[in-house]
Amino acid sequence: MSAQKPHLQAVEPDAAQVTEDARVAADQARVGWERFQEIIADDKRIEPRDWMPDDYRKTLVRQVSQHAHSEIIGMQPEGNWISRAPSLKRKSVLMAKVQDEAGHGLYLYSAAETLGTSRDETYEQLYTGKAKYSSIFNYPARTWADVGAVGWLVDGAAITNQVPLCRASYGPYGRAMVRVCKEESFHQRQGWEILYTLSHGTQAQKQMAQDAVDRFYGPALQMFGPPDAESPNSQQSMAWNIKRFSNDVLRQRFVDMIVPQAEALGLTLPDPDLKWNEERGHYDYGELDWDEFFSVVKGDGPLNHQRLAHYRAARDNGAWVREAAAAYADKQAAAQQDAALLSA
Ligand code: BYC
Repeated sequence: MSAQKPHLQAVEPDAAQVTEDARVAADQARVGWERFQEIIADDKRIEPRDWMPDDYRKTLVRQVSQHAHSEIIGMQPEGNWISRAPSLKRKSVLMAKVQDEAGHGLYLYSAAETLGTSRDETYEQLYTGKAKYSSIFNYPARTWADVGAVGWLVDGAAITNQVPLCRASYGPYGRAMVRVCKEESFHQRQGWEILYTLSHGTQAQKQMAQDAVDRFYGPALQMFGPPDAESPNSQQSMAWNIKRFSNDVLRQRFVDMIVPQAEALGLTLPDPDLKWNEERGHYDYGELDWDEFFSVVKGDGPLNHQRLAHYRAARDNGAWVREAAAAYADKQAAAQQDAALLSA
């Protein structure tokens, strides 16, 4: 017993010091909190080294990592069409688009890293199926027209949602969004152009375009999230200037934008309740299938299992590349160290 005493004494904290440390920490938190409140009230930016409440950090990690995962899983429906695109030009455009989505994922994983979440941690969450990603990517892209519908509707919804995120209060997220949105505009135009070509082609091609729009319209509107009354995170995220508009406001903005675009395409949006409401100054639209949405988010959509299995296989198959790259980086670092020692 007595042999343990010096060790116990060595770790026993000094009560006065503990009180002092606690007081300093409480002071720092109070100053940090006041400054955080001020930045939010002035609509300025929080940067990685600034003090921020734990819940603010958590909600950002949640949204930014889900967004990153959506970009990465979102490569699959279109990636599947690269080898089957109808011309060399269409293949190269599609390939560039899919590469852009990979880039978006990487900017966003980097933004999550600045919040103290390592890439390994976020990758692991997706790999193990714990992480959410956008419901839309659990639907199949069955025809070439679906690639057009993904570009026009899915990227269109993404831009509507993401332009306000360029002003998100967290600096690295907002700045990543600026670049992402520029690229998304090009993506939407390429989807529009595919659908326009098909809808002005043969009757069968026009039908193929209509069928794609019929299948993607509802799921694209659901990308904005559940109705406001069932959105647990919106209010707080808006109070923190992360989200700037509610799910329903952005969904309405999107509907108002695509109605005239569908007319210009010569295609019909599959909603009999869609009509202009003079009083509201917006289009009314019908109830979406929220049971289906929640079931897809829970993991029971048409392709949830396939999307995750494909991601896991790609990650497993790429393990040797990551190992080789790490070994090469270690070798380079050691060589540089040796060279520095020799020249010292
Ligand atoms: N799918 O309280 P709420 C792209 C979850 S990729 C699945 O309203 P919040 C592209 C939500 O996470 C574009 N889950 O949440 C890529 C929450 O669950 P937790 C992806 C959804 O965060 C490749 C719960 O439901 N865009 O453009 O305030 C090719 C309650 O919802 C969905 C982004 O990620 C959904 N649709 O609002 C082509 C944008 N909706 O976390 C294109 C950034 C909701 O509490 N994210 N949930 O367990 C956001 O703006 C917001 O996170 C959301 C949801 C509007 C999506």
